[in-house]
Amino acid sequence: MEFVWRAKPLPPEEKVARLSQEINVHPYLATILVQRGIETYQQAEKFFRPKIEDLHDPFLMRDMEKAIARIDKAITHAEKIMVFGDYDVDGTTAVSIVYSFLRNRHTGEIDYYIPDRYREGYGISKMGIDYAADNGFGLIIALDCGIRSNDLIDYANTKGVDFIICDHHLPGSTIPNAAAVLNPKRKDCEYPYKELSGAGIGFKLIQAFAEKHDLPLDSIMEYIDMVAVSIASDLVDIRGENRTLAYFGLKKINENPSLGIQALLEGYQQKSSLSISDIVFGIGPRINAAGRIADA
Ligand SMILES: [Mn+2]
Repeated sequence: MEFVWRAKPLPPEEKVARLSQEINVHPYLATILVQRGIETYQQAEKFFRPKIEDLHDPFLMRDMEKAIARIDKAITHAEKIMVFGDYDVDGTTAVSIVYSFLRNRHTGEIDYYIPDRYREGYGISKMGIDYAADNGFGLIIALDCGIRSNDLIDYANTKGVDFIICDHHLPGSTIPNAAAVLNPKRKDCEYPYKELSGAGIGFKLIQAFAEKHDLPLDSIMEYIDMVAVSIASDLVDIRGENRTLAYFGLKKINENPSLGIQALLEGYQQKSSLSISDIVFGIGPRINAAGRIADA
């Protein structure tokens, strides 16, 4: 493969001069910032000092109300819930976030299902749906997959298994006939940020649940390190809301990581502070390896 490198055009000098003065940085740095769309003091502040309040309202996402209502119904009726996701980093962190969060709050049984890379392959599997139906699961929350699984969702509907889909892949021409389909890339979704990872959408789901039920912020921040792992490893854009999520997630990884991440870091080089690159090359491959060797 051949790459052609094209330098970004230099931004107008007066913009660079203004920003350089306003935030007191060298014009070289100001140039780079303006090239990335950061032109004002406020924009620079958001970029350098992300705040948790910068996160968007999760209910701006199409179908979020429906998704929460369906989960509430499952909790009220103590239905069995299956959390389903892929064997890669984004899928497994997404499952981990939603499963761990709901496990503490669900009145009924909850389980997770990660398909086998070699027997079932990527995405929602017929085997998974059959397993759910045969074992009395009424609801499947599918993460990081499902947006094009229209036929399989129809099949699940005939078996009385409902789906909530949380996916960030590009939708096809028709949206599957699920109980709720969360995907900022839906044409009819007005969510202001389109580049969330699959686990990021799972995080928005638990954020919405926490808001609806007046749970404290800590109840979701516990899982934000997993979101940072997904953002780094899925190589999604790290601007906008992903930057806020990655910032707080990385902070947690450095200060107070969840047990799983702590374990994955065993034997990794000792550093005073881990960066996004440490996730990409240190944590991500260890998670992916599990799915390749055996069971993710
Ligand atoms: Mn993904």
